[in-house]
Amino acid sequence: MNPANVVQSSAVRTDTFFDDVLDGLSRPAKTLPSKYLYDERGSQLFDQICELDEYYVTRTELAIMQQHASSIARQIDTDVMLVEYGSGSSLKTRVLLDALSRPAAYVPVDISEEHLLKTAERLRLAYSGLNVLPVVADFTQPFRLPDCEPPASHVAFYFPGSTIGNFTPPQAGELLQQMAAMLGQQGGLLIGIDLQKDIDVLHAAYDDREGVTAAFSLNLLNRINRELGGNFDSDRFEHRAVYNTLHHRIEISIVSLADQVVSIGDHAIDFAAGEAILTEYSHKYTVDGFATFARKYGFQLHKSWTDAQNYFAVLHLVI
Ligand code: AVJ
Repeated sequence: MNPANVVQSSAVRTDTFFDDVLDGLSRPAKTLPSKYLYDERGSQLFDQICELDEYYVTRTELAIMQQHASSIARQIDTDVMLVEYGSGSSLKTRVLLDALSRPAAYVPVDISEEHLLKTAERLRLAYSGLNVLPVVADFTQPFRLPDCEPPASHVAFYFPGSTIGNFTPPQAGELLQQMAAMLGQQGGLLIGIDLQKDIDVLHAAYDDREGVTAAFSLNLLNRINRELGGNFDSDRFEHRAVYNTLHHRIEISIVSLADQVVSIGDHAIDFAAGEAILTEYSHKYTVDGFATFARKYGFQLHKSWTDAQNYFAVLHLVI
């Protein structure tokens, strides 16, 4: 494809990994941003997580989309510019595109240009006539929507996968506010949220028997070794996933198994035995709780769909 067709957001910076890692590991309570879990290996491991018996999230959302495709598509309707937060490589996107009768444009937004262009090309081949306009951007920052011809009658954001769960409430609020500003006076948001449920189900989903989730977490240390010249020994750390009942979220950490010093380039980082690096939150909502939260940022809950077990929900929120 012609790279000139790709909208490149000025907000994209690729040199922040090092700064973010050092910043996170210099704090009294160490953290690493979850977005860095998804390098090539991390993305492969995440795909494996999605196949696990214990990880109900992906298959439940897909089943909701399949079962309610026509009802969901009807809310978004014709001549829409469908803007997906993420590259659109998943089956869920195709279920939605299959059900939409006449989208004006499909706009996948992703920080990884390579991944984005690959999936955009695949979608162009699968949906001839679909106007695919990929945008390379970090969607946590404001970005410009592409122009499309003929113009779309309205915009619908699609934010599947319960990715919103990775954000703390203030961060999620900021994102919703930014979406509302980009939507203007009309438009909507179709969002997948993971629901509160039995703690044992959650623990199993985030600390599976085969250790795939553990490998996914610990890959972040390997990525730091590879890309930033670190010397983490991943055998001296372990994966931990705990449900915080007060904040309704899974908290994923990498825990040091010993007192140790790790270097990253010229920097030395001390770890005490038992010390944790927080890598990920996965917030669990209720439909009403999320609707109330989104209302603060100008969204009204219009319709929601869920599965028989009430494990996951897809919400349509409008301005
Ligand atoms: C991609 C953020 C939806 O929170 O369920 C899965 C990430 N991390 N297992 C989630 C994840 C470990 C996932 N999200």
